[in-house]
Amino acid sequence: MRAAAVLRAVIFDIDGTLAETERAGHLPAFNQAFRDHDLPYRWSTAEYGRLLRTTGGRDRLRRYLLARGHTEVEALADSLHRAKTEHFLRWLHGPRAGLRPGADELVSGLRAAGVRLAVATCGSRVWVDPFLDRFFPGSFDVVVAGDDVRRRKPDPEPYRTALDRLALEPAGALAVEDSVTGLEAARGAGLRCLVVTSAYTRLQRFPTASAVLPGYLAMDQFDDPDRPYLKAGVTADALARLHADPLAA
Ligand code: XBP
Ligand code: MG
Repeated sequence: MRAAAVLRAVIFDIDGTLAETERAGHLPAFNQAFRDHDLPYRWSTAEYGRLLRTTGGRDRLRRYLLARGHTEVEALADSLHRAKTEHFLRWLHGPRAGLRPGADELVSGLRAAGVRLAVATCGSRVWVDPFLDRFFPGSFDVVVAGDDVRRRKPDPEPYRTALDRLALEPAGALAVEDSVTGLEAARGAGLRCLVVTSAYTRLQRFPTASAVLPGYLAMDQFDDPDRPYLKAGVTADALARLHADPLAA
């Protein structure tokens, strides 16, 4: 039986978890970068959902270009990804970028409860830092971006790095993710993980998650008798109880 551990930190994923960035932000930025380079490629919403199996936008581009027979792939992937990131930053600073409902309240509640906050994302630091500065200024103690690791999710390195920088054992923290890839990375690092499904991951299966919810807000139709404390939504208290729940994975 797991000792009731104290929740000392929560490690959040970004894309799909704190904000719905993929379909609205990253995807149009990739397609604009193809246009900038006079390339005929345009990723559809469905195709991009499949391409998300490769974490890290530059690697996503590299694999796509290799599969289409390009030769100067490294230089072209670099140039495309630089252009894409410029377009994404413009979106990020614009009026259409925003957080998932309830994410801001949860982060504020965790800080008020003295729980430390970290990020473990495959996204590039060049936009991750401005994202956090805009939406969560001064809130996150540790930020692990795709640039900081050699192996991206589903490898556990991003979460292991966050735990190292927090100086915490896995039992002292909880991960919040939106995808199977992220869940596998968190579980591989020995973390319990709450999954809040996103537009691209609604139909995925999360057998090793401590709980799977469609979002952070209270749900009328919530019917998990083992976790009644989640019915009122994902609050700091609910996360602490999920973290200590002896029945949770
Ligand atoms: C999301 C990713 C990132 C973004 C694009 O990772 O895999 O690559 O799709 O951002 P996570 P970049 O879910 O861990 O946040 O182009 O900067 O990689
Ligand atoms: Mg994600």
